[in-house]
Amino acid sequence: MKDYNLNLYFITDSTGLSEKQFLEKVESALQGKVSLVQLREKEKSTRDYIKLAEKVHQLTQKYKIPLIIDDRIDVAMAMNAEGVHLGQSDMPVKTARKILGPDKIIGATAKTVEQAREAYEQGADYLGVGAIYPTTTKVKTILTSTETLADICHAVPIPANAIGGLNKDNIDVLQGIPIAGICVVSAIMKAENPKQAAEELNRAIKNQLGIG
Ligand code: TZP
Ligand code: MG
Repeated sequence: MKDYNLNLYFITDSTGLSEKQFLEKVESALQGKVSLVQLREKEKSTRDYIKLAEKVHQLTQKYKIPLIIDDRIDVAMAMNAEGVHLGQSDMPVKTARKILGPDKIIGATAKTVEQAREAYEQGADYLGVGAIYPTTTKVKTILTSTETLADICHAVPIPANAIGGLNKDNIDVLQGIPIAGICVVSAIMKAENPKQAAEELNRAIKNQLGIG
């Protein structure tokens, strides 16, 4: 049984940090009760990605939180992560599902209702939809309106998370849209105190969005 919670989906960014600083930030976020962690590395060699993923996995296992690997199904399989997140130019969800089987979590990026339907039909468990706001995180993305986000939520039976430029002070635009949660990078990664940032985000998600 896949048992996970998408409320506060934390995506990592190790840019500019030593490995020690990075792992400390990830552990602090886990202490603040992020509900899921995605390891997102764009520059690392396959070997270094696996090595870091194993270290992050030790932490997420300690806090009993699933670890999702961004883009790379090979890395996820090598260190037995709980799942992968696939963008529109990564391996198709259908192929990944065939390889990983029914028990791994597969997330997909969707910016349109059509992409959302396709990901659902191919076996995705959840969707990441955005960017809702412009983001300072290094990513190739376009803005997705809250109307499209709402349309996606209503078009498919799998949960969808909002992503992109979200923080505790601007998630009110998501009110009334039946999302499962939010995905954040900088709101936690760039915080002085990730534990406190995660706690504040959890409060905002509960109070403003009624989730959790
Ligand atoms: N996909 C769409 S926006 C984004 C990704 C990976 C980055 C979100 O980062 P932040 O710092 O929470 O805006
Ligand atoms: Mg990706």
